Amino acid sequence: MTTIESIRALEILDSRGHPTIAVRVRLTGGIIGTAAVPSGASTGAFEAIERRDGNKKRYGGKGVLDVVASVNTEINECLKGFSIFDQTGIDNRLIALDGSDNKSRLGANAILGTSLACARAAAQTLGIELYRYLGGAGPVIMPCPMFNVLNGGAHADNSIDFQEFMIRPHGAPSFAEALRWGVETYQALRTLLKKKGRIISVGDEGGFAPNLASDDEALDLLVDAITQAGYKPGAEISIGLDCAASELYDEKEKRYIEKKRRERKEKYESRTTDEQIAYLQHLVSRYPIDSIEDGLSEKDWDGWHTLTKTLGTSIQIVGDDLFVTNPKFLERGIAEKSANAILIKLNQIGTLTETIQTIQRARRVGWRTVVSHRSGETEDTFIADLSVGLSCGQIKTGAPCRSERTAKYNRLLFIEDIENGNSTFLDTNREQLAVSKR
Ligand code: 2PG
Ligand code: MG
Repeated sequence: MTTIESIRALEILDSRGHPTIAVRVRLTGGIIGTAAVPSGASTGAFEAIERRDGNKKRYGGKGVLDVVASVNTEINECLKGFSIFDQTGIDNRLIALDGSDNKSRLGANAILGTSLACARAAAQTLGIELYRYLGGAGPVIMPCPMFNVLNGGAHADNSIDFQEFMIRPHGAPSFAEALRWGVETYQALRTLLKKKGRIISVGDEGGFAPNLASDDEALDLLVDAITQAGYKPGAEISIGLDCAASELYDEKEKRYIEKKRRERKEKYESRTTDEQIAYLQHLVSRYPIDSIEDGLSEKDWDGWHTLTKTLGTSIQIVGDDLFVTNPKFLERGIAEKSANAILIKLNQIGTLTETIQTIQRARRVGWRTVVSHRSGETEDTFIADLSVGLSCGQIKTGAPCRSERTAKYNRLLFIEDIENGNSTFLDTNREQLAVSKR
């Protein structure tokens, strides 16, 4: 009843209209678990490899039929008869079958889709919610959402070089209220942009994507929107940035360059590591920013140490490209004091087991963990359950707009409702900062 009978994959579409895979695991008792795999645009250099067909005649080379075939043949054969409750065994088997050190042979997409579909099938077999299967019987902690309300960088065709300007409603009493605060601020921002004659079309993650003159203009708009919506900037809603600075870094020149502005022949900045850190420090002193992700490049490890020394006692410093959810890079980051938080993306590492291992390791050294979507998403809501199951305390999954983003927020509403008043809304960023300041 509880062993794997068959595994089938299918080529489906992600939110950018590119192919990705969905996997269906069928158990001997007839239960079926499914999962779909997301895809990034500003990917870290050391992420597990997302395999694509490369056949230019189909989807411009982005098809995943070979990946589907690997699931239907090799992976199907290899996992047949496995107990669905042995997630670690399943994931280790997948890693061994792949044989490479970055999942490039079978593809991280094939491996992750299978890994997540198995977890779903296991939860369904037990008749329990996925977050309970992942996290057990303990009290439920609802994560603070980070809404990416202004999109730039690789996620929007505009003049903004920083990739994400997010709002964090940490002052709300519940997840549902945090979502409402976020939506009201998002709508206030829309009104402000309209008043200024800016375009209100949205980027890949549902945030607005206007052309703005500077980061200051973006941050001023956010502060105004928070105020207009009736909330207190800093005390109730703070701002988070994802600079995605690996995209800005020129390795030869060792400088951070506003490349989009340069390409558009606009006035642009070019900063050394120290200047970039000073610039971020300046922004933090002027605006209610309490979280900065990828403020520096994945190649700039020394810079990360300085950044964390400079700003890490007052705000959250989140490593995304730097750690790629990989226990090996996290270990280096812990040793070198490179950050105080890590972004968690399942498809950067490629299995549920390794993802949980990374979360647990980060937590053991007091680092915060932020579960994240990818810019190319599907309607799959696994990360909502992951953030709750592992008590991560923070999730970023885009603006409260576009169904592939709201699907995750809506799933969190359901989870809070299922818990019927017994869950706690907790922003681990604020909680842990308070502890470290004492
Ligand atoms: C990021 C992610 C998600 P992408 O940089 O944090 O917002 O973007 O999926 O394009 O890597
Ligand atoms: Mg990032």
